[in-house]
Amino acid sequence: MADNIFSKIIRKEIPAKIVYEDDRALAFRDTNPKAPIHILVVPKKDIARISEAEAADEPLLGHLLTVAAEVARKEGIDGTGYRLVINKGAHGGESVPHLHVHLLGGRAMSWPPG
Ligand code: DGP
Repeated sequence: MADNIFSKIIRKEIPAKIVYEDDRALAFRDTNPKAPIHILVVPKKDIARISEAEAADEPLLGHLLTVAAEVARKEGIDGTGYRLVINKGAHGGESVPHLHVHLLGGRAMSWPPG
């Protein structure tokens, strides 16, 4: 059983502002938002980071993206657009070792990212 902050949120051991939940995924608001809408979509399965996902996880990975799109519609940012981000490792900016998709919206994003 993983012992990181997102695993504890999934197990409801610590609180989070949950905006979506099903049997495979959970989405909750980031506590350090980088945009007016900043939501994290995570698998309930323990996958530390994208490089540790296996071929058998492909349906789950796709599910995370469709959940992100559904949450974006519910948040009212489908029309203006949004960005989905997965950070991996030190150079990617990963800080929590449980796979998560950042959903960022509510403002225009710059490119390339910093
Ligand atoms: P990353 O740097 O890609 O690993 O993103 C981790 C994000 O998790 C970061 O934007 C801040 C957020 N975060 C860290 N701790 C907590 C927490 O306890 N609750 C919530 N909701 N978000 C957290």
